[in-house]
Amino acid sequence: MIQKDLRATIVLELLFPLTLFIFGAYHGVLQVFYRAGLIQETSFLGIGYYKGLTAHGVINAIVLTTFFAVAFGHAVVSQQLGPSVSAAAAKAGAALMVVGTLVAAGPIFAGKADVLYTFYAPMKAHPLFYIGVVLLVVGSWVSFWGWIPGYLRWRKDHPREKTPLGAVGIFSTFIIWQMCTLPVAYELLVQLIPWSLGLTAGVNVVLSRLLFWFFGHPLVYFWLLPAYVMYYVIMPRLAGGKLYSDFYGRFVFLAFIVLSTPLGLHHQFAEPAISSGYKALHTALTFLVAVPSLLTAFTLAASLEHGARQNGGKGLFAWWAKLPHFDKERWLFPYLFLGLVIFILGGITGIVNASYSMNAVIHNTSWLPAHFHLTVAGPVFLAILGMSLYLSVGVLGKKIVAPRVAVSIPYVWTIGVFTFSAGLFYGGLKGVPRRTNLGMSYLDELSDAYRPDWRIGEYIGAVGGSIMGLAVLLFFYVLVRSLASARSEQQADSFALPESEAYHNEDVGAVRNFRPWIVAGVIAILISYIPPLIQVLGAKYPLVSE
Ligand code: HAS
Repeated sequence: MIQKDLRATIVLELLFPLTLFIFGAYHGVLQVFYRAGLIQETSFLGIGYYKGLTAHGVINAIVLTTFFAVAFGHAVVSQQLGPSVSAAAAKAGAALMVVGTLVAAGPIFAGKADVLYTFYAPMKAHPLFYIGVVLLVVGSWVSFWGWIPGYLRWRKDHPREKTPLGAVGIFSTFIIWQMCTLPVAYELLVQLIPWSLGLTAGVNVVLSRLLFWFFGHPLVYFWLLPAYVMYYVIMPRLAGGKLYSDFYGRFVFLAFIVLSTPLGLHHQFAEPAISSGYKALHTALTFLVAVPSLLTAFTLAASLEHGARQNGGKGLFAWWAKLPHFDKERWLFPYLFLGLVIFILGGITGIVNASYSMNAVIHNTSWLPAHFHLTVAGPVFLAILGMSLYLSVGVLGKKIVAPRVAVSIPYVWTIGVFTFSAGLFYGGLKGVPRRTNLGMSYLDELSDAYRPDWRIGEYIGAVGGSIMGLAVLLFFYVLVRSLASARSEQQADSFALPESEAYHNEDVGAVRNFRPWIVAGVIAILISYIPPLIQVLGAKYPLVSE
């Protein structure tokens, strides 16, 4: 059962960022229209390209994801480890995150922080933007720290038991988060805030980028792992079966602690100060980080097959039809299943990006947003939408109104995201830039930069983006109507997340403790990052002041 004194915090942490997400999604739809030349900058209701893109990226990729991970973490940890979470820490964490978000939102909407969600130098924001980000991150740390004493008590009281798998997943998520946010905290506190306050003469841009990307890649696993918790713990039960192997679940979560961070240079293949040897090392480590996801693909496919066969599924492939694809009682299932289907393409294109020579073809083209919408807007976002609906309605003791519409949302979203990405992949291969603020000169017949062959990809992207916008409208229709339904105290008290049993419930010593995995992760970081750091600090580039 989810701890009663956490309910209000969980609901706040789900609904506050979802409210902001209305702006985030709106700016997403405007981006595709703008890119296709269907609207001009001035039609952004006075909101310029970079301002809209910053609001879109910061709200969707930083704010919504962080709040959600904390809220879902409260639910999973308190359900799996008993009433173990410090409600005071949860409230303090939530307050810091809300204040931080509002402090950062001011400069974004005032047009004084057009620095995008990748906020490294030389683009400079108002100091309040950086201060807000710091408060948001510290709030998430405080929430995480509030789980640790209860977990240690649980371990002491249950010396022979394995830590429940969902708690392993959530703790792994936040261990990664804790490790990867320390360098970006340094970047914010020592480089960016003093620079934006005018206290320093300039900033070392290459160091700023190195510190950002140290954080930037594990950040994607911070987004992804709560979805993995749902896939391993909740989805097999919804499919009517069991998780195929408990060991693989644990191994995958713990492997991410080691592998998610020491590979950020794959975002910096074009960086001048770093030698190609270390970029090649990070390429190899990037291929390695795909392994836990490949293990996940096979483990989850086996779990889905088990569930489908329990429902009467037969044959080599015909069993797929026995999964609850359109079951309105198990409406959460397609949010998880379709996220996985989308992730197949998101993952494959990630491997293309990581390949040193192929990266040179697609880097900074529209291929990139296509890739990351098939990852963060695929498995991550569908899991966030589905679980936010499930949790907020459940802990409030309400019921889902219009469950058939709820079932349709992930299908509409999937069609939208595939269409959007198809257009941007096509354009990316033809060289369409990832971002542009040139007033779309390549769509202007009178310009020397006119590229008629780029138009089609952007049009397809605009169709896909509009379909995604429709899915968001349907989501808010179901959410608002469900939140307005009658409340039942008894239903709220008995609400719990579904939990799957394991078909193979192995007990392997190597995956019982976090400690060796954390130590291995720290060693991997030191080996992969200290030499590039020395190279960056030794490079003789002038500091940038503006
Ligand atoms: Fe990425 C850039 C490489 C995963 C997000 N990535 C980005 C950016 C974002 C992002 C936001 O190496 C842009 C950053 C920016 O602003 O500049 N990425 C990878 C690789 C993976 C990967 C190798 N990315 C993600 C995930 C993200 C994400 C996850 C968000 C959540 N990415 C890169 C690289 C760049 C990059 C380069 C920089 C490029 C550049 O030039 O700037 C891997 O982790 C992917 C492994 C995944 C798989 C898929 C496994 C499939 C599963 C589904 C199974 C399905 C089932 C259902 C069971 C191998 C688990 C079956 C159903 C049926 C119907 C069959």
